[in-house]
Amino acid sequence: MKKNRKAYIENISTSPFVFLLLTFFCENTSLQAQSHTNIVLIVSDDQGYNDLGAHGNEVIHTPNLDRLAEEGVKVTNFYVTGPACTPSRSGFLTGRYPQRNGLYDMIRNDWAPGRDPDDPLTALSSRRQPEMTIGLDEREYLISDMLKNAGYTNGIFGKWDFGRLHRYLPLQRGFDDFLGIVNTGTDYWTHERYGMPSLYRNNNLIKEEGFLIHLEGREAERFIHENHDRPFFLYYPSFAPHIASNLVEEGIVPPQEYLDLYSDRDPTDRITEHMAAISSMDAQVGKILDLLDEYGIADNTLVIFFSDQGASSSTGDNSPFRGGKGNLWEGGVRVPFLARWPGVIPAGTTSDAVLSSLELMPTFAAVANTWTPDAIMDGFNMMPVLKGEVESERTEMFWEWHGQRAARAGDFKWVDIDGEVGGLFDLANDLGEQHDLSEEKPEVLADIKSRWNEWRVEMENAEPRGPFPPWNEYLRELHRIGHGPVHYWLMD
Ligand SMILES: [Ca+2]
Repeated sequence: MKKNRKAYIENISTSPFVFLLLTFFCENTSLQAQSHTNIVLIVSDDQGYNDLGAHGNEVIHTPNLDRLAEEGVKVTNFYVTGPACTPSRSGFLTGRYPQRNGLYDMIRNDWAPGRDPDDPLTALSSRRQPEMTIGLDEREYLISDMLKNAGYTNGIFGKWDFGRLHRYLPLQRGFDDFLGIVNTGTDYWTHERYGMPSLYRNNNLIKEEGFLIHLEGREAERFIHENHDRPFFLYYPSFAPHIASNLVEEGIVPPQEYLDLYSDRDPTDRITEHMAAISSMDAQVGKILDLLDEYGIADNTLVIFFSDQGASSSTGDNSPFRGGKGNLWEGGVRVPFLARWPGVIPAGTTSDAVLSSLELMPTFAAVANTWTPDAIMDGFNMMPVLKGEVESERTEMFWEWHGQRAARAGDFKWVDIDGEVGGLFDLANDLGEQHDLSEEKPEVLADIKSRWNEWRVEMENAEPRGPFPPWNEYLRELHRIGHGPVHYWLMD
């Protein structure tokens, strides 16, 4: 997977000649309409594998995601790089395993002023909390940096999650336009994380009334209105259906129009709220697809959708898999994935190819006719696989999360949950990871564990990245203190 290492053109606009050329092309929109492909990347937050109609769920209302499936390809073996928000997002936005890009744990406060009366934060100690001070290493390149250099206009509307200091915010990371929350989670209505304001427009903290999913969607629509005649990258990382981080626990409290879709259910039930939140996001997806049609640009726009990891087992539907958010069973890391590009990706198809979110950056580089960064890429261009033309190059995938370890090689998956439960499973015959084959197939088990160890050594030897301790020190500390959020001891 490391062969994709072409030179990266930095600061292309600093060349006066190139700048003049870019100016010419930017003004010649009719030429551009024939020569570029827009990219719309929709990422939901904690939506389970079976939390959409296209996967057979007969209760949930997701007509627009289902439309994407009908008009594109559905991938049934698609993985993310972690069972939690931040490491999953760092994996796909950099094209590199979280253990390589440095953001392998959460940027998160679990305290906030007033949340714990016995242990209140002062204003000063609040400002020193991890989510107020740390972010993605500035030496990492993102999809947005790459597409910016390729001449795209980039917008992000939804959840950022890579740090809230000025230097970590989206406008410093290749984006031109941002509205959303900077943290890993907030209240849907106050846009505060346990009482702390978190809604930003561009580089500024703002206050605005409204249901967060409506605000995100409105901004995504505005972005398309403003940029439909030039190459654009619309990143729509919706916060739905993540649980709400209320200071006073209230739940999501979705607008009535979405609760009405589930009128036979208790509207205060967390599962109802989860489904209604997904439907609210789905409605925004419908508005985006309608606008692409309205402007006549659907045919030259690649639309990709997936969930950042599995759903919490208490609210979402990860069937037919075991586990969910926070663990390395299939339910935690195997997610729904849809891709639509009319005339390029065959409509209404299903692919069982093994693919991952690490493939996004090289894929977008190919679509935008540009180069991936001069950094080790852990994925490859999957467009020929999505078209159904070739087999996937991906033969293996590795994970580590808070002391849990897992690997997939071919149809086999090895899982070790905290050294307490796990085993070797044949996913071709056992999607639910129920039948441990460790004793029946010791040679397969030894091989897959050996591959995981080789991967771990590679990650340990990767060029160091912040903000957490180097990977090998992290593992040693985990061994010493047991699993748990690493920044607790980091910040001591
Ligand atoms: Ca998530």
